[in-house]
Amino acid sequence: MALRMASRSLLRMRSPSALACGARRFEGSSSIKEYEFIKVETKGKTGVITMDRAKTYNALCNGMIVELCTAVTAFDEDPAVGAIVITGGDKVFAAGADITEMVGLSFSDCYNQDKFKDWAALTRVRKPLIAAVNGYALGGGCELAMMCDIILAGDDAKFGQPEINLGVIPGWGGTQRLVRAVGKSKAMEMVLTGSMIDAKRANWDGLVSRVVEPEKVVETAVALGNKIASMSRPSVLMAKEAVNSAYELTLTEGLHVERRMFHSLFATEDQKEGMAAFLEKRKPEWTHK
Ligand code: DAK
Repeated sequence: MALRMASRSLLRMRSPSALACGARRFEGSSSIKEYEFIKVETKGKTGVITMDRAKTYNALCNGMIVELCTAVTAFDEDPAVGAIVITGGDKVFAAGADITEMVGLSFSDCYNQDKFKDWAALTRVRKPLIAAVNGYALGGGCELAMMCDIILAGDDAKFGQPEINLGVIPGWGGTQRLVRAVGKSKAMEMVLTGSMIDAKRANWDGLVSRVVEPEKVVETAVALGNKIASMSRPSVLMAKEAVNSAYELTLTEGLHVERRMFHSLFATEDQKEGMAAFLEKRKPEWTHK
């Protein structure tokens, strides 16, 4: 129900361009397909979003971007969900923005309409986002993975920012997040040549947290999501916020934020429960309060 309500409010906010490309309104009946370009399900306490445009290697058309943001926001607002997995399934994550939708755009199309601004919803999600990557994660696909908090990869995964081959540069954060993930020299080589790195190298470089067999990526991501979802919710949300503040702040500011968050968690019931449970040698029962 929460998902439906959140989805409805976001769908109402859709830009005309997104609706034109095929994202479809729905009326709340379970017989009406809610999404056209993604599949959405809940596994335990983890929301799972699977991109579903296999014929185009999950090219991220406007409609899929709007649906992704809608589904992610709905899971973020659903109290039964504690973590969110985004995947493209077993074969491919996403081969980037849909080039057929971009080829004819002018500067003013991009600039005046602030095309693709919908992506910002992903960076406002408070619950942990896990990217489960098999196959290609290229261009906007690589950037989507990097917008997530954790990237798990199958050993067939390939990451790249090939926009230079199209006469453009990354535009959804590739020049910024890749540098922070792998360092300037490696990011520069990938962005300037469009060359891809495989899962082993991505693991070595720190872009991904783990590499597993391709058929285990999604189940591993869901297990990880459920493990995170089994923790105290305020601690998880604050931990994510604190880690992400390391991207934005100086060390002194970041340490200050962390300390204040640490202090504030002593106002929660879960802090009392967690510490009492440890001392009583039992499992904590979180109330998320
Ligand atoms: N868009 C549209 N169609 C795509 C596509 C894409 N990104 N990637 C693949 N396809 C389609 C192919 O056209 C082909 O369609 P059909 O010919 O069968 O109709 C089908 O998927 C299978 O592709 P291939 O035949 O090429 O398959 P291969 O196995 O030979 O090669 C590949 C797979 C993934 C290596 C190759 O398809 C490829 O290089 N794809 C393009 C990858 C790429 O350049 N990605 C970056 C896209 S640019 C913005 C911010 C950011 C962005 C845009 C705007 N603003 C702030 C305004 C983001 C830009 C990008 O991501």
